[in-house]
This record gives sequence, C-alpha cells and structure tokens, in this order.
Amino acid sequence: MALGMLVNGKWTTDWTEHDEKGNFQRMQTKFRNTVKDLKEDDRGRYSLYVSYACPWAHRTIMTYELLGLSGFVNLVVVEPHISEKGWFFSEDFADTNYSFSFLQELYLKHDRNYTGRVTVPVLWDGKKEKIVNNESLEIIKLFNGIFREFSNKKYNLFADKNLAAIENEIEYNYDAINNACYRTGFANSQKVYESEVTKLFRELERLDKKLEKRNFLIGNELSGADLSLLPTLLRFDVAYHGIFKCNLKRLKDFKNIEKFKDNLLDIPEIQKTFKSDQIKTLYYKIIELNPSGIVPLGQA
Ligand SMILES: N[C@@H](CCC(=O)N[C@@H](CS)C(=O)NCC(=O)O)C(=O)O
Repeated sequence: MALGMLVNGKWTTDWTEHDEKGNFQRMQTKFRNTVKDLKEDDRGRYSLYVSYACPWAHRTIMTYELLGLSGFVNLVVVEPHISEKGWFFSEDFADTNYSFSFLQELYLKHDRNYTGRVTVPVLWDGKKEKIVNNESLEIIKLFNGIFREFSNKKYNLFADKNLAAIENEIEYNYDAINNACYRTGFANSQKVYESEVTKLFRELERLDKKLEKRNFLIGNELSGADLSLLPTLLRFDVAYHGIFKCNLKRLKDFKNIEKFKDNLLDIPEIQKTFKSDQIKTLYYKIIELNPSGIVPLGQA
C-alpha cells in the first residue's frame, strides 16, 4: 500500500515524499489557524482527531490528558493503521461526530477540493465545520494557551521563562531525533540510510549524556520539550529498531534516556496514552517497508 493524498478533492496514491537521491522529505501540513476566543459555551465544540500510534498525534494526546481537557474537547481516535484510502474508522474506532468511514471525509468536509496529505492530529471546529490546525506543535501550544482556562491548569508546558529554550529544544530534537528516525526508515538508498542512521545514533549518544544529571530537558519541570521527544522514544525499541532499521543499539542501551523515559511514563496521564500494540500495528503495516504486513508478537 502506498500512502495516498488528496488532489483537488480526489484520492491518489501517485506521489512520493522522496527526492531524486532517495532522501525522505516530509510534506508540510496545511492548516495553521488558531482559536481567538473561547467561552464556556464552546464546551464540546472542538474535537481532536488522533491516532495513538502516530508520534505527532501522541504529543497532542499527552497534552490533552495532562491538562484534563476531556470535558471540553472531544477526542476522536482512528484505527491504528493506514488503509488504501488513508486513516479510517470502524466500530471500535468510531467517528463520534459524523460517523465517517475515512478521515479524508473530514478534510473534504472542510474543503471539497482539498489538495494535500490527510494526516493526524487534526483540531476540528464542529461549529464552523472547519479544520483549525493539523500541526501537532501548534495544537499543543493552543491547548496550553487559549484552552488553558478550561483545563485543570495542573501543568504549564510552555512557561514564559523557559519558552525560548523549550522551542529551541523541540526544533533541534525534531530534526536530530524525531524526524531522523523517519529519514532513516524511509531512506531509499544504502548510502542515505547509512548516513542517516549514523547521525541519529550520534544524536542519541549526545542526548544520553545530556540526561545524565537531569529528569527534564529544560529546567526542573515537565515541558513541551519532553512531550515532543517522548513519543519517538516510546516507539524506538517497539518499532523503529526493527522496521526503520534504527538498530545500531536499542534505546534500552542508553541508560539515561531509558531512565528519563521511564520517569515520564510514571506520570499516570502519560502512561494511559502509551499503546504499544497500536504502535506496532501502524508501523509493521507500512507495506512499502514490510510487504507481508505481519506484526511481530514480541516486545523489544
Ligand atoms: N507535521 C505534522 C505531521 C503529522 C503526520 O505526519 N502524521 C502522520 C502519522 S504519523 C499521518 O497522518 N500520515 C498519514 C499520511 O501521510 O497519509 C504534525 O506534527 O502534526
């Protein structure tokens, strides 16, 4: 199964995210709007469409849970793997807003001539019936920002005093680790793969050293920087080590990273979002990488 996208409202699988040298280049998300004011009346107006398996969506789910937004924003979860027509719903993973069968229907409800990828996460405005935003980092900032008034205010993931440091850390780790795993896994040539995997493990060594004497990436408290990195760490031994060939070592071999990951997983709101079976299913059903679609039984 090749990943598809919508072109002028029609589904096509005839596209690629690779350049001519075999490098993986992720297409930018299209919806980058914001929510300008929010009232008690807006309870139930917005929905967050996610997959527990997707690392970018996972950041938004963790933020949603940590801030206790479940009474205010609906959570809609897709099946944990991508069909020929993209993300889909089922009886167990139902679209509680429109009973759609495919996520692409939501994008088409926003714009019936939409051109672009059909990705999660999506923040949906059920009143205007429009997509607000489909970029994970912007969604978590909206949750921690304007939605904060309706949250439990237990965490401030983007504290003003640390904002620049948090943003820099997220940007650095995105390129060095989060997306580096994808560049390794989707490399289309031996040369690109070897170069990417080597760079990735160099960055993991650096991270392991950095975490030697600290529990959080920035300051002494949980921040958006930790939440942005964690989904990749949680997928590493479960999926990336095998399917993406990120296998110079296991993540377990990096003692400080492992401790950092385990400490974060001890937070109950984070623990409940970690669904390793759904993660394995998503990645091992990428037919381009695993033609049989067989999902391994073991845990790494
Ligand atoms: N930059 C986006 C990336 C989102 C993304 O790539 N999501 C993937 C799942 S891990 C997706 O929905 N892929 C489906 C597709 O491309 O067809 C974000 O951070 O929100």
